[in-house]
Amino acid sequence: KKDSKNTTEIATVDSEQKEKYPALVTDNYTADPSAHVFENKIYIYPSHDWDSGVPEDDLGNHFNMKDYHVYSMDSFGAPVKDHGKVLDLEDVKWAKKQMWAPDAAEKDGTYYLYFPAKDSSEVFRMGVATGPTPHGPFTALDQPIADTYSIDPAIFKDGDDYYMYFGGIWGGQLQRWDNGTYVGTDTYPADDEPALTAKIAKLSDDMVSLAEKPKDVLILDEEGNPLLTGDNDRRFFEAAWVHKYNGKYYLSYSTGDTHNIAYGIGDSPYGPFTYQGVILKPVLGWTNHHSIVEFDGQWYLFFHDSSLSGGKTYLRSMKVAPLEHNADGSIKTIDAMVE
Ligand code: FUB
Repeated sequence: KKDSKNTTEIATVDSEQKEKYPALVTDNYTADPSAHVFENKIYIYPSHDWDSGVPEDDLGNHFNMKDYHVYSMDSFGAPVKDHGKVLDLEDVKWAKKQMWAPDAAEKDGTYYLYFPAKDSSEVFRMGVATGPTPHGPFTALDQPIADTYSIDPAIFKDGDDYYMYFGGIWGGQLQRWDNGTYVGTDTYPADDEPALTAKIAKLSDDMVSLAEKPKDVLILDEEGNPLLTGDNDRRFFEAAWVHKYNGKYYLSYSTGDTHNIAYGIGDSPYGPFTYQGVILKPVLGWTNHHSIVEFDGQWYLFFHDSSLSGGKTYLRSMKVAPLEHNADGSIKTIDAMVE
């Protein structure tokens, strides 16, 4: 049932196809774009893919990233500015390898770059670096954020409160944790048991620690039951993101081995979220990872695919598409592939 995190399954799609959405950056590979509006511009915090020569495996070791660049756009369609390298693995004392999908937040004029990386024991943790502008320079704290683990931090600001969502299975190691304790072995619930899901924790006022122990983010089906492990088309895999629209909270995430960006709606940042459908269909490449942001009254979906590299899953390029909420609050499905 599960496919492999190699390039073959999805990347066999004709990579010569015309593109509906062009790559935003063509002189670097960029992935997992987290977009925010800071100082009246769109700032994008992506992973920086490169070809390190590490062979592909199901744990994603080929995603061997070692630094971050920050990008900005004055408006949708405007040229994308590369602010250059803002953080390097070598400058993060606790981190050994694999700087995966980052995110950023601003509070009281200080900018915070949150990022996952493997520590010296090859366990994923979340780090944080601070800087005076949206594009750094960023200085990493000497230790990862206590009680964080796994991958894909996403920071959601709700009024004066900031929340971190995180988690990803398989290479993201979520299945190796039990109630905040690292068990070290891969343990998955049975197919008819509630699926592993994203975590949420409120950030402390200092923005560099958690104010509470991470909790499960429940995603429910139409009958109010948690999505099950065997429900691969709908259950959480990685890449959590939250946006608020018309007073409702929208949790969106990748379904991983079924390659959709799916979403649920809830009444609180903590959920529960009721599953609604698909925002973005599978793209060229194994991973699907996105962010959603409003700028000048229009909503946008930032995402990536592997078209620029001809289908190499670990060499991706960020893209953007307008996103539309229907009158009933649902989201129109986007298909970035060309038939
Ligand atoms: O970029 C490395 C990993 O691939 C991310 O952390 C996942 O969300 C997936 O996009």
